[in-house]
Amino acid sequence: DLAPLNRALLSVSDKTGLVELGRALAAKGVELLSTGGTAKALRDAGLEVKDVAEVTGFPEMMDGRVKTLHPVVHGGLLALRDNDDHVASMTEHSIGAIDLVVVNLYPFEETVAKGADYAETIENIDIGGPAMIRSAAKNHGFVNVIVDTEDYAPLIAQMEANDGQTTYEFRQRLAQTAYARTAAYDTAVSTWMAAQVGGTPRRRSFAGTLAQGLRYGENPHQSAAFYTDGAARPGVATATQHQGKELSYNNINDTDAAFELVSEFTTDSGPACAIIKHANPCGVARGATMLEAYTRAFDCDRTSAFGGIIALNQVLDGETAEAIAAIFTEVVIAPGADADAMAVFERKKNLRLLTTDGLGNPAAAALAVRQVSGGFLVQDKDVGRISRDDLKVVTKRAPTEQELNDLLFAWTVAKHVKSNAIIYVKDGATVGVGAGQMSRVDSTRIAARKAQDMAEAMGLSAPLTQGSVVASDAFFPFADGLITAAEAGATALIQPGGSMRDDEVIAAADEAGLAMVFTGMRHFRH
Ligand code: 93A
Repeated sequence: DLAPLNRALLSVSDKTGLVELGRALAAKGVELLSTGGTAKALRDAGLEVKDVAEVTGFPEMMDGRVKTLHPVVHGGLLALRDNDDHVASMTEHSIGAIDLVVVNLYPFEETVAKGADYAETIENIDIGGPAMIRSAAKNHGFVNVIVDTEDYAPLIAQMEANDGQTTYEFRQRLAQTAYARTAAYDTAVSTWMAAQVGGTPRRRSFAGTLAQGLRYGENPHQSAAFYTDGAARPGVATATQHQGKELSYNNINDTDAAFELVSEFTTDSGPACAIIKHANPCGVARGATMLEAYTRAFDCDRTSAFGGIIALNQVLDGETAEAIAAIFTEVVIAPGADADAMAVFERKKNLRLLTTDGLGNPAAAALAVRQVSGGFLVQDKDVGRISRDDLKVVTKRAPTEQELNDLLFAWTVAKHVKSNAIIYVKDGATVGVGAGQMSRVDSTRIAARKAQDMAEAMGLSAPLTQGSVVASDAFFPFADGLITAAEAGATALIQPGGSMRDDEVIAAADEAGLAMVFTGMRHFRH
């Protein structure tokens, strides 16, 4: 199933590697056809190129909107070389076979990312390029199609190995990649248009680019891969890994959870640290120094922190690195690491260190997608935030200044904890996290129990929940959860409110002398 490669059409916006490819093809006797800018780049490098306009008999027109959309091009791509009728049509209409298309498209995604206006964005929707890609990919029985610069070298290697020809398996693989590219391209266009027109689109698609094949998925019997959406925001997808083995599926998921959470605390608001296990925080804290923030986060649940994933909102320093290196940690992600920290981690070959270009923006709009059988659910990412002014005091006692600060901190953490989420906080550090329970009162109890265990392990006279405040991601349906929190020593609560039994819950809070505020906003996370 080898197919000869005698004639190529090159039309690329990103001209990386173009000249080298052109040279390699020319050296193998391949005739080169090309469009305006691409032809010029090749000619400037001294290569012989024929203009597509010469082949079609039409100039590039309408600002380039029509360059390659012509039967001479598409016939040359689509004709079945072993079909007599097709071959007769080629002869009759003077259509020469085109055996290779190398196309990368107008940079639509980059144009949107740089915030171009409507007209410029529209002009960057490539039509002729995807048409050629699709024609060539359909006819992969005979034609090669290349959409990624990474495939230039493999193409030449194929030709070297096969006396200037390519194998069917190679062309078929290229075709699959090509259709994924045109699908992703149209996804980008339709996603952008969806934002322009508003409302719920009738159809929606998602696409990504393979960043990394993973050894396995959530479990070893599941295969997995990491695809990126091309957005240039700081996070696990764009971070630089300095050491340690490849991240696993679970590592990537947890690192994302850790970094998204710590990004809630701006770098200039002081050091903050989040430790994540199984996508839930087992400790989050602020501190005067990063070391203090880490130590306080660690003290929330030292047992669970073992093998955890740590995110910092500031550059990792040497003393914090020393403390982190004292126990087994999977991954550390931070907006930078200083030389001392790097030196400390050098001794910990297995510890993965990732640095980002700043923090994530928790207010940035994004879509959250979840697969269900038969389809997927799409929603806006939870970027809901509240400030002091949004809080409604519902109890006789209003929270103190200290309580208010802790309540807001606890609320921010609650947003990143699986429901039902109950977070106990004291002096800017979590002291108990109840996550993922099917009943709210169980989350309240479990968090308090764990705080008790920690107090015993640390030799404290009382659990840290004494004098703490509590956040609940959704309303307390009954007073029992609130009473449990009060028994654990909580003095103030933050919750959305809105239960049928709010009156009962408020009365119980008053009776226990608690201060309680309603946010009017819920942070379910399932
Ligand atoms: O405007 S188009 O959609 N119309 C076309 O007929 C066409 N043919 C190729 N854009 C078209 N192209 C694109 O031009 C290619 O996909 C490539 O991105 C670009 C290369 O243009 P140049 O060779 O002038 O730099």
